Amino acid sequence: MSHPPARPPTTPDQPLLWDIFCHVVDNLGDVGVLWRLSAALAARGHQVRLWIDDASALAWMAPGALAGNWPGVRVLAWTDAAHASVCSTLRCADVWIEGFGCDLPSGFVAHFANRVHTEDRVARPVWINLEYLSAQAYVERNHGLPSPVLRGAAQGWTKYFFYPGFTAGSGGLIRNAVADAATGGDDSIEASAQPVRQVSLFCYEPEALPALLTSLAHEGRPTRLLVAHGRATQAVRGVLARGDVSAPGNLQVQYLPTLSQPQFDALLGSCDLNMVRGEDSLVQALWAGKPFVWQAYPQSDAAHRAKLDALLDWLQADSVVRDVHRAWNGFCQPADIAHWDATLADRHGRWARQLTDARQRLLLQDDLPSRLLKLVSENR
Ligand code: TRH
Repeated sequence: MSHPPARPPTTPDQPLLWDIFCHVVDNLGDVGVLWRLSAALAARGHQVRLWIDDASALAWMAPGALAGNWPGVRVLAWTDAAHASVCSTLRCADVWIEGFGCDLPSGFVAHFANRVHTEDRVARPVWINLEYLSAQAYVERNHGLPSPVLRGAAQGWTKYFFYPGFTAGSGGLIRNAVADAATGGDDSIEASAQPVRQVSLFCYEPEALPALLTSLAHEGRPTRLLVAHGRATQAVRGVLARGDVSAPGNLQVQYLPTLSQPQFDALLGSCDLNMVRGEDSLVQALWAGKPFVWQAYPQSDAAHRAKLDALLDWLQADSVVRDVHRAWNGFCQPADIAHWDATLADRHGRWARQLTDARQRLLLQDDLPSRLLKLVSENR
């Protein structure tokens, strides 16, 4: 067995080849985040192979990607990664990204570990496990930690844990075009003071949904509710079909088709209020810099409660904002939401100011790809 060749140190700017692995558990977050990362690396001149077990959502999230028309990114079938006939045609990547603890196919690891061990010119990839985003304290504690690979063909190699987050000691966040526009001082994303309030709705099935719709229907100002495709649309249709909201009043509901990621991000940038869910749309809501209400991905042991509280702490949210979030996440009765009107949509209000401040704090930090490249260059 030969040792990995000595390699000249790399700089974070050097273009690299990446294998990114995505196992779609459910919903859109896994593919959403890993596509965003792939596209962000490609935009910096890197080459990415995105191995994914269900690429169907990319057809609309990233038009052109499946047909191979996205510069710098190749989308490949997860099952092909296990085939030596496929792997033997490929250059060994500089970096492996294991998305959210999905185990890499053992055939893939075995193939490239064998090449690293037997071919002098093939160097060991930097192996990174990309974790879920959270504002909880464990993120800073665990970010960047090495972990020895104990089994399999790559036994003795090291994996590094990479935790996205909101602070300088974490892995940071991927920016979008709305954030880049804000960095350049471009305020064109600010909504004008429209007579009709625009609210986007991307949610699971919150118990408080009838309360939200009723509240918007009875407010003095008309609201156009832009409902995301999929579960949010089904949830709203269900509430309206059951007659849980007495009269449409000032509420106008518009069901959206599937949007590409840039269209989705622009939508959040153009609304007065964004109801978002999961992790990736939360980040886009932060970049939008508009008032938002977040529904955390529900976990059976209510682990999402600590996650929600940590985010609200980081945002220094006041008690009104906390009450609304607790109700929207099912931690108190929807009837307890007495403050929708105060919290929602007033872009000159306190919550709006806190969010533009939060965005400013985030924009002063390095973004996630920069921190990832630093970790890679330190460990090659
Ligand atoms: O879909 P989600 O609920 O994803 C979830 C969470 O991330 C959760 O933590 C994870 O464990 C679970 O998936 C498996 O919400 P999220 O994270 O906001 O991802 C949605 C993605 O879909 C985001 O990248 C934006 C994108 N999107 C579009 O591009 N166009 C659209 O029209 C819509 C509705 C979404």
